[in-house]
Amino acid sequence: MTQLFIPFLVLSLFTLWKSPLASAENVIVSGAAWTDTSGNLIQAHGGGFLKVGSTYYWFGEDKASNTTLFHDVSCYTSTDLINWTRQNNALSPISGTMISTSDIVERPKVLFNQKNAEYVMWFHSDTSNYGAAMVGVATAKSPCGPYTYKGSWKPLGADSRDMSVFQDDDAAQTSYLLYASDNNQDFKIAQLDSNYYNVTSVVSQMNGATLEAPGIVKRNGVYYLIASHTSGWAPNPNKFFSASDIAGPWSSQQDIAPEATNTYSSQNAFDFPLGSNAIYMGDRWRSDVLGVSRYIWFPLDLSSGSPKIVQADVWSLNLAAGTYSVASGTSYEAESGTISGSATLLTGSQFSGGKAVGYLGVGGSVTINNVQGNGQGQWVALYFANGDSTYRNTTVSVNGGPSVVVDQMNTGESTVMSAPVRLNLRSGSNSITFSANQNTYAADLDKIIVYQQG
Ligand SMILES: [Ca+2]
Repeated sequence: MTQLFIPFLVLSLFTLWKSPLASAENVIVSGAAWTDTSGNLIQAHGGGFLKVGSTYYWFGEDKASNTTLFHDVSCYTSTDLINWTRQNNALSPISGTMISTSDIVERPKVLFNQKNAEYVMWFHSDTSNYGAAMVGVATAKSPCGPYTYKGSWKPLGADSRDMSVFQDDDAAQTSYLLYASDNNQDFKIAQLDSNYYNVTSVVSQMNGATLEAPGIVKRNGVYYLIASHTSGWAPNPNKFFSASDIAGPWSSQQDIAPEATNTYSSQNAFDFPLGSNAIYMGDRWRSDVLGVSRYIWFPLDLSSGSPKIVQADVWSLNLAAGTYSVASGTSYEAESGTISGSATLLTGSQFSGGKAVGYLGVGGSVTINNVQGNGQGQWVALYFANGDSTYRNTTVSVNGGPSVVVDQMNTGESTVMSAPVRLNLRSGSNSITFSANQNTYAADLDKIIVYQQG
């Protein structure tokens, strides 16, 4: 990161934190700044989910301090998977142990052990240089705990870094640890003992698979393993494997999203059952400011037997029915707008209508006119291409009003992806100006889609 970039980044974060908050959300908008019911950014990265009665629990890494080092495992509750209330921290640092503030605690996942009527948390436990490669276990009598730390160790004496757990639907609720082992080269699935305190034996092993960020969802008797490959904090094309037995054999890997999108710039964290389908819950890690890493959730369509992410800017859930609904919006092409200054029309087959507007910022801007609004605040998705290896961002001004800044992740030059912004459009016609008054280049703007929901 250059020195020049820092002031603009700060402005960008400040603007997002100041975004207007609705009292209750009813849609999922991936990539937006998700806030809890107190208005604070949700800090639950690398998350794990659990349903107890009618309450959903979300456990995750609190990365508000923008470091990889352990801060807290947070616990949030919701009845709709959309509006989340922060509860007490589930797990907090203990000095002199493997979960001190100079250690690593990642990917916390919680199982309920019915035999002991106990909640058992498993997590990746490591030293600050990721050299220890252990699992940690903690237990509690209530879902949010606080949990009592039991220890960290190498399962069956071997490495474990990125991991998850899976509870099967048999009467004994047999559960498994899923983990990247042997210096992240081999992927293993090991059965837990009846207390869920340790593993007993490896039931499946994929040598040389180099998988990370695993999760398993089982629907109609088929196990679907979702995982990324290894590329640090940068996203890669996450894959699925399927099997009729958790011990395998597992199918060869296949994509869950178009490869060029790198899983819509995200990494798997959890895969939550939804009717006969599932919800893909991922992280869009931002390694330079980890605490503003975004959550990327999409429907995971299992109807074909091959899990596919359904890209959706704005979507909603019917949890009782186990269904989802993807909102449709109105598209406006950037190239149909008024192009000003040094901004330039671009041509390319990756763009909607074959065109986009580039060289935005540093004196170039584009104004899209006659955008129909509803006067109630609504989501607008910006579709853009950013060929840099780092984020860009764009200013957005409605009807000549003050600018907000939208971060634009790297997408690759030939791939168009979207990022959302909530705008207060007036009822009827609006003009939206992009990239005026900014001294850095924004991504190339292809189009915007305006949704009715806010
Ligand atoms: Ca276009």
